Amino acid sequence: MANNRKRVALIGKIGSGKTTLMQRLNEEELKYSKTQMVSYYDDFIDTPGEFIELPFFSRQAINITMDAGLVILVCSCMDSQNAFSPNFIHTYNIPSIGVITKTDLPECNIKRSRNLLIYAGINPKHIYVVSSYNGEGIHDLEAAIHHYMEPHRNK
Ligand SMILES: Nc1nc2c(ncn2[C@@H]2O[C@H](COP(=O)(O)OP(=O)(O)OP(=O)(O)O)[C@@H](O)[C@H]2O)c(=O)[nH]1
Ligand SMILES: [Mg+2]
Repeated sequence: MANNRKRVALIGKIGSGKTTLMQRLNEEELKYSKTQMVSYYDDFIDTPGEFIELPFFSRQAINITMDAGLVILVCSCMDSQNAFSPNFIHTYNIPSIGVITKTDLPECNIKRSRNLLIYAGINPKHIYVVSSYNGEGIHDLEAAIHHYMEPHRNK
């Protein structure tokens, strides 16, 4: 049977930094472009932030994780507003990790983002703190992604 779990799904609020993070992990040029629809790439599924912010899309958000082996819940350290319901991440029946983005910015509040991710059901041990701009934390995140995706990619 074909393995359809070889991608990593990126989920998080509008502007949280999902697309930029994917570009960084793919070692591409960082180029802003609003994600307008679910976008499938070789290794990633990028989703628009509307998936999290508008309940209308929540079913489709579940559907896309059928094609993923790992879901990354992205939260910007600049964002003060919660968009997750309690234990929201457990809707997805696949492993999950949390990523706090934009740590290069001076007003960054990592503790707040960490609490929001934990509230959403992310295991505190599986939260990675990164900047797609300066590369901080990207190496550890890559190792974590590799850990979860290795079994799927070798199929
Ligand atoms: N300073 C800083 N800015 C970032 C970082 N990551 C993303 N941004 C900026 O944040 C804005 C939104 O980034 P995106 O990657 O498009 O966010 P997104 O989550 O894909 O947003 P949607 O596609 O709307 O869901 C852009 O202007 C990025 O340049 C980062 O690590 N540091
Ligand atoms: Mg995007």
